[in-house]
Amino acid sequence: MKAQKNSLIFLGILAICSISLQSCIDNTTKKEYASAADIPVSREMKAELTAPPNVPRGVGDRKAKKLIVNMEIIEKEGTMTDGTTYNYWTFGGSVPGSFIRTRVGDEVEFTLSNHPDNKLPHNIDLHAVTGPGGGATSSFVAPGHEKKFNFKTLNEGLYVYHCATAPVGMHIANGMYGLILVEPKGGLPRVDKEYYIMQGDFYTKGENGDPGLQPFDMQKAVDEDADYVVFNGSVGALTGDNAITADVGETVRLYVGNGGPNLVSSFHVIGEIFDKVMVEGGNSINENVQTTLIPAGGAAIVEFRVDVPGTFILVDHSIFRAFNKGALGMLKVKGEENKTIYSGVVQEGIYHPEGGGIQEMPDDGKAVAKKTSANKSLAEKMESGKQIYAKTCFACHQANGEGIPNAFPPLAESDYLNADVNRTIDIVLNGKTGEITVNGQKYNSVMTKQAISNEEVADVLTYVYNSWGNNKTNVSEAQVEQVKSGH
Ligand code: HEC
Ligand SMILES: [Cu+2]
Repeated sequence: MKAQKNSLIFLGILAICSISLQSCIDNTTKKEYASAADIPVSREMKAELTAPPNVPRGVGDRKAKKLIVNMEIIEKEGTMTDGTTYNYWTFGGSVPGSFIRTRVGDEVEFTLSNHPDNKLPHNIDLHAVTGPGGGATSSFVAPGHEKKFNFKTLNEGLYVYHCATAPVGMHIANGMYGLILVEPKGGLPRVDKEYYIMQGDFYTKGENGDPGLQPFDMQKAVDEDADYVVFNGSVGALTGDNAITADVGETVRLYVGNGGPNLVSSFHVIGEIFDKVMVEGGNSINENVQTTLIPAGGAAIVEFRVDVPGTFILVDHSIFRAFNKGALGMLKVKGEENKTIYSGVVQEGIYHPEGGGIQEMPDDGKAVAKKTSANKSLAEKMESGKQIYAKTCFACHQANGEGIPNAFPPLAESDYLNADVNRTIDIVLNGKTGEITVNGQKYNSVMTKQAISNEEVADVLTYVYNSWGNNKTNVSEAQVEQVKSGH
């Protein structure tokens, strides 16, 4: 069967060659240039970037170009699962970030801009880049700024990119990863459908399913104790109406990445066999594969033809992740049944014995009516302040308020902080630039204005003042209001 198919393809190529002999010679010349670095670029073009599960158009037979990539970093709250939100940090507004499609020999001019409303500096490390930090050293950018750098795509393949700003694990855990595809000269073979899927693990203060805005939990991340393991950034990003689709008889290619930060993925499509896997996104092709391993910070390209209709479930076959933590997607295939390939009843949900992507967590009755800020106890303010600190201040001032020498002043035992509470409130409300001296050390940097409510300012400062050897001031919401209106 296979030999017959191959000889048909061979005949087909011959037929095309006789029409355009010249282009066939071009395409079969093994090495036109000693190295991809020598491939000349003709003209400039703007890269098409897409949000998952979509991918940009293939490169086809276009020549190498100067490819303009404009990527914007956006920090935003999004839905993790029904009733639960998360503060995502994104490349291009989506998790995973925008898909970048290039060909070997392209000279990429990469502009990374950090939206002025963002709180943190970021950068980008593209695994497709040959150079220090994969671009990270040239792309470190503060909110409201942009950075430009250039690189030549030397190696074809499917590569991960991610933020590499300290604490690196935290930036990746918040969603800062995506894929960049470097196609060979002439492009990858044509298929009918292509999709972009990327797995990631998330760590939240609450347990899986706990409602409300869930802050990042550093300790769980260090312990690799994930609350959510998902495709494309959230539970259900690829199920129900968000499922990817194909028609019977079509060939499907999935570009599958794994952002981690911690877990490796045993990627599997229930009821399908991968006809081809480009292992680890490189050039070695494996055939007839059931499950392919995708390392954290790695990728794979899988291809298969869909022969029968139905709903095919995409999972991480570390199966509790699929049915209990969210690593579950759907491919819906429409078309004629083929009883010789599959005789049974193919029904949506048949492989779904536990009833959904995520199981309900039993209600432990912990939820309490929201108190007004005026009657909050110190302990309650400390608890809430701690979470706000972890979400908003931690990345710069560090876990125990120790700061980072020459960059971020300490909040622990800070003489500056303890000297004037109203001045401290003002800094959090309005930001701070210019030289200051904290514990005898000079700092001259920028703290951006923090976009948090008056109540949150009161809670986070109460937490800071009652931690790490500070003077135990209890900051009230009324006091924050006063400073705000007096300003
Ligand atoms: C993007 C990094 C960043 C974030 C996020 C940030 N800060 Fe700052 N913070 C700084 C920098 C930089 C300075 C010093 C500014 C200067 O040099 O004028 C500073 C100064 C301060 C100071 C005065 C100096 C001191 O050490 O006592 C306080 C108080 C402070 N920040 C509190 C906070 C609190 C509370 C939060 C969270 C609500 C926060 N900061 C979030 C970067 C940050
Ligand atoms: Cu980042």
